[in-house]
Amino acid sequence: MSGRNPVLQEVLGIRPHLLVLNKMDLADPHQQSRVLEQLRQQGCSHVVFTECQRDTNVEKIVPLFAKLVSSSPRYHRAENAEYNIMVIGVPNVGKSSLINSLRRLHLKKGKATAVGGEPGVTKAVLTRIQVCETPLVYLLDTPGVLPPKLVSVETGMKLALCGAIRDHLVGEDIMADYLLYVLNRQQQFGYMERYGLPEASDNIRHVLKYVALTLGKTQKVKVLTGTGNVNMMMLNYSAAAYEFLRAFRAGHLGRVTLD
Ligand SMILES: Nc1nc2c(ncn2[C@@H]2O[C@H](COP(=O)(O)OP(=O)(O)O)[C@@H](O)[C@H]2O)c(=O)[nH]1
Ligand SMILES: [Mg+2]
Repeated sequence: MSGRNPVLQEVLGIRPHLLVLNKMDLADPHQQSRVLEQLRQQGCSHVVFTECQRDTNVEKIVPLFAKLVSSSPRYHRAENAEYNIMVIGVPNVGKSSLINSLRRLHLKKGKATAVGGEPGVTKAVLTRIQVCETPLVYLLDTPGVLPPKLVSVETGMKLALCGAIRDHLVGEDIMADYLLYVLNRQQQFGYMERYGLPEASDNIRHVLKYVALTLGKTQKVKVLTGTGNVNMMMLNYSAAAYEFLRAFRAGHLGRVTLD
């Protein structure tokens, strides 16, 4: 929901469209029905949850599309059915992965488009990629499209946590703090066990201390004192914050639905 672009929705208008909610493996399965209901209330009823690394539910997409297109009078062309589908979404949601997954499933072919964990891997709009023979379906990969203006700071934080905005633009420390707030609010306490915390905490510095200790993210620093130089071990908080975010994105802190 944070990543949906209201302007695009207007532009798309009557064109058949399907909302793909990818990375379902990272989201809380108990939130699925709530999410579907919320989307339905917004008039969005064609929704598929997918996981593109294991091709889960990806096989549903082309048949659903064929149905949507054929039931839309504007696109109803009996002969020479050839569909061009555009994949649109904020960076890092798995658009390129989805195309690769569709190709794997329908054409038994490998990678056609580069995939990356950082926003901005797909920079140019690529030529159309055939993903299916019957019906003949081409997909157009696109660079991620961010909403024209972020509705709120919280929306921005959620997008940043999902890797749609480059970390350094927001700051890993602030993102880690927001993430801890979300985890505690949703009572996802997987971080306690992972980093050996005796109890839940809403103090990010306290949590990052345990993260740094668990991972050995320490650094030697030379401290000048009156009696000479002393080497001291310091905790590397920024490395710890980075690890905390990385663990979240890999699903190690639990399956969390941010929206
Ligand atoms: N856990 C998980 N990761 C995924 C999934 N799909 C894609 N990814 C990962 O998300 C990152 C971004 O994928 P990419 O396809 O480049 O996203 P794009 O920017 O939207 O084209 C990559 O590291 C992918 O391996 C998924 O279903 N589950
Ligand atoms: Mg891409």
